[in-house]
Amino acid sequence: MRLLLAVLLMLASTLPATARSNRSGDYDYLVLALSWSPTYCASPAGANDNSQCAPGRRFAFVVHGLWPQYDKGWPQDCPTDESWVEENTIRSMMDIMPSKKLIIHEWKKHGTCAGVSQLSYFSAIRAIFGKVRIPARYLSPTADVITTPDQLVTDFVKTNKDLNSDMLSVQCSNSRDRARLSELRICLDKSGNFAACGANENRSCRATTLVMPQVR
Ligand code: U2P
Repeated sequence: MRLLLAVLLMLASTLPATARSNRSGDYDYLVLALSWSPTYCASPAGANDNSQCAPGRRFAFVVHGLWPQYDKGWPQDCPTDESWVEENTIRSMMDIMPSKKLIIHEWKKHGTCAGVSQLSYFSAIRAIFGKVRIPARYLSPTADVITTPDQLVTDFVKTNKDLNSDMLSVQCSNSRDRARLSELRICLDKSGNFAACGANENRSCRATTLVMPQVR
C-alpha cells in the first residue's frame, strides 16, 4: 500500500503543469517575457515575419507575452468565451507586440488563464511594459551590444528601483561561451508588482558572453 502511494506521488510530481487546474485565475505569479527582437528576426521564424522583421522595423525589446505561472509549471489554454481577438485590439497592441499571430496566440495560450477579460489582459500588458524602464543602451543599439547575463540584469536593476536580480531571468541560445539574448523575463506578483521569480525561471542563461544583435 505504501509503495503504491509512493509511486502515485512520484507520478504526480512528473505530471504536466496543466494538471493542477487550468482554471482561469488560478496561478501564483506572473511573468512578462520580453523578446530581443533582433535575435528573433535573425532566426528562421523571424525571416518569414514581415510585421516584426521587415527592413526598417527597428524593434529592440518587444513583448512576447504575459504569463500566469504556478510556482512550478504554468496553466495554459484555459476555457474562455472570448476566443476571438478583434482587429482593433490587435492593432492597438502592434507597437509593443508587433505580430498579429503572436497577439492571438498569447491570448489563447496564456491570457485565457489570467482570470480577467481579454481587454484587461492586453491593458495589463501595456501597463506593465510601460512601467519597465529599459536601460538606455538597450533602447535601440546601432551596433551589437556585447555584454554578460549578469550585466544585463544589473543594468535593469539599476534603472528600475523596484527590481531586484531575483526578479529577472535571462534566456539565451544554448551556447555556454558566446550566446545571443533571446529574451528577458520579469516576474511580478498577482497585483502586478515586481516580485521574485519561481522555479520556472531557474534556468537562466549561463553564457559567459551575451550578444544582443543590433536593431535592423
Ligand atoms: O521557452 C519556450 C516556450 O515555452 C513557453 N513557456 C516558457 C516558459 C514559461 O514559463 N511559460 C511558457 O509558456 C513559451 O511559449 P509561447 O508562449 O511562446 O507559446 C516559450 O516561448
